[in-house]
Amino acid sequence: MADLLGQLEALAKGAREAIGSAADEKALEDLRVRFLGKKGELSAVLRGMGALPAEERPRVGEVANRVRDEVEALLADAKGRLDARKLEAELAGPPIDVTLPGRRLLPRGHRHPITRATEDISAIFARLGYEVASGPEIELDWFNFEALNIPPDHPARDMQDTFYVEVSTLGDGAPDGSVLLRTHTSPVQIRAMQRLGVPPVRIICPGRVYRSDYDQTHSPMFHQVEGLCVDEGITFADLKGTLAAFARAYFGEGTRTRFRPSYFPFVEPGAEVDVSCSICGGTGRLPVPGGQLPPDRATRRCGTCKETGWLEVLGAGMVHPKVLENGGFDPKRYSGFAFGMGVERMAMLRYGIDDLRLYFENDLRFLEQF
Ligand code: FA5
Repeated sequence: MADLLGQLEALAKGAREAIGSAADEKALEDLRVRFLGKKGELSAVLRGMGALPAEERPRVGEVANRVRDEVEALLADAKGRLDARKLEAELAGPPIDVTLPGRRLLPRGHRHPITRATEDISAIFARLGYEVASGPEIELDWFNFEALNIPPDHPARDMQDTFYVEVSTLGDGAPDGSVLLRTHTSPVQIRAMQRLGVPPVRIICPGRVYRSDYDQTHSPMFHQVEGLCVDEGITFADLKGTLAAFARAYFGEGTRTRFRPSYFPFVEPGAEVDVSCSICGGTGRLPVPGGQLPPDRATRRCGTCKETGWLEVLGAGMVHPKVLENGGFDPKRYSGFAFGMGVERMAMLRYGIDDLRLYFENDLRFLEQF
């Protein structure tokens, strides 16, 4: 036993000297391995314990533990000392100018096509005097449906199925089942009217929305831009003029617009708005490259507009009196129009993209084209 205790004493002494004079972190790590590592000096002493009579082992074990604790403390102290010294040296050295440009030229990233389209659309409406508003993506049923004249049993809800959360688990006092992922940006209409309190209201709201959809032109999460204009004397002519100006700014000067009657519970009358096809210029046909072809073979069908010459781009209409009331406005005095468009679709039509899923696959070969 005396032999092992002597070895432990020698180990502790050796450690105090060596650790005290270690010059850097690498030297400290080597010393940790030398004294405490699996194949280190302490393990070698402990292996010798097997040959001791059982009654002597606890005493040696106790001393071995004390030595290990001491060596660990010495290593920690030395590390603290080295760190402090390094910091002092850095502070005393020449200052680092964090404002200098980087030395390596990394390729610059750029905005995602959806972000770009959203910003382009917002910029056009900003020039027309619209302010950007926002609302929550996790929305109350009341704002997403009821306030927009879509009661619980209304068939329009089937087209906008989404994820519902039982409110009892959120505990904010609203009735059960009334929290959902918003299915369109239209709830912001109500929120904006309530927030502003008095007309004029001229807002657009870009944002994410959710539906139970998935195919080449529909995804479960997508983006919309909502628009709302309310004041005294706003008419359908204002809606037409605004959207025609927008279509020309977004798709190009010669773009024509047409309105088809449609139904959304929150507008009356409502319309689907088409623009002349930005890919074929509204002719429905595209020129076939490659020399002098006979007239019947010089053009081919435009796949984007399916040869109709028209692209359906958004829903719009005059704000329903009930919606104005829910927003806190007197429908006898004020009128307004609203519209809502899908950003993925707007970018697809502008850039000639045929599969919406490409936006979300993050394949750089696709993204780098924009
Ligand atoms: C609406 O969401 C209405 N809130 C629009 C509106 C606002 C009408 C104001 C009147 C007044 P709709 O369900 O048609 O309407 O959706 C609008 C656009 O969102 C569509 O034209 C389409 O471009 C896009 N869209 C709809 N579902 C998806 C989807 N799953 N994935 C990608 N885009 C979608």
